[in-house]
Amino acid sequence: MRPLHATDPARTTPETLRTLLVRDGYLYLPGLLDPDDALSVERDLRAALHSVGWLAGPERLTVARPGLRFSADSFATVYPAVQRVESFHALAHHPRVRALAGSLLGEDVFCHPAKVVRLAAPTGDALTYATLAHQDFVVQHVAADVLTFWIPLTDCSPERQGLRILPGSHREGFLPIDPGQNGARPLYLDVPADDARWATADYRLGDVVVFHSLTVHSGGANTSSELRISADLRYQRTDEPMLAEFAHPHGWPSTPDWPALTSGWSSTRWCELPDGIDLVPSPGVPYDDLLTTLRAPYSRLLGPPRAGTPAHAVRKDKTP
Ligand SMILES: O=C(O)CCC(=O)C(=O)O
Repeated sequence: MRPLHATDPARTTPETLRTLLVRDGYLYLPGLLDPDDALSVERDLRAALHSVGWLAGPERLTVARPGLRFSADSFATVYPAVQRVESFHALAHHPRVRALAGSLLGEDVFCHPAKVVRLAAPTGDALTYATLAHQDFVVQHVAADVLTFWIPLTDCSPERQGLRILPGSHREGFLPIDPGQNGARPLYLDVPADDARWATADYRLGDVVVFHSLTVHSGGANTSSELRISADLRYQRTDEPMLAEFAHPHGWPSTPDWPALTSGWSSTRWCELPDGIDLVPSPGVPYDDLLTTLRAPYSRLLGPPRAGTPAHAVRKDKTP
């Protein structure tokens, strides 16, 4: 496993941050946030996870019992409990996160209301993934320049690994899905967990990783007895379209919609869309057919596709 290249956000100009993102497909920014800001979200999520029986106590990340997994039942109880945590959604609007998204993509950016609380339960097997290899474009479909901000909400370690990145993979276009990989539906790529190209870090609270929707990434194994928690937050320009489903909470309709989820919050602005966003309905074709025709649109951020990128991988037309 290779180390991610760390960039000091305090000593790097916005132009250089953008150049590094375009070159490598990611930015690893240790200490972009005050660790206490991430810790207070971790605390709120711990309390929620304890209340639904996933943690042994609210003070620690020790799981209540071995073998915790999402099933239809646990998804319907555990996931709404964490999605109800207001501080998690507010983190997406942290001034440093918003400022970085704006300087990478352009002034007018917004955060997808749907935000992922990633819960990586212990697996006991070092050669599995917590999250299989994929490109986020496979679920986003309509705009290429969507940036994921991956924020650890627990420290990571060789036993409780976090995000892995394949540096430079964003230049290959949209890659063919391998239907042989596990998962509820085909989303994933055939990249072994011990592939020497993976790059990662022992993330600490306060770190942020930003990556492009075409960057291949995965989540490393969790062989500890503690939960690993992180946030996947997605930002794009307001003049590019978004799939309409991302206006709802992640996991909707199993996760309740905003009116129920936000009851009792101090503000609902954390999950509101700016006016005028072009919301594209989900394609009304079977998923397997969609996969055969899906192409990444031209990326303003990355510019022309690299010579040799297969024609099936990138649409050359400009996005609206
Ligand atoms: O945290 C992980 O396990 C993987 C994160 C991921 O897949 C994402 O941010 O899209």
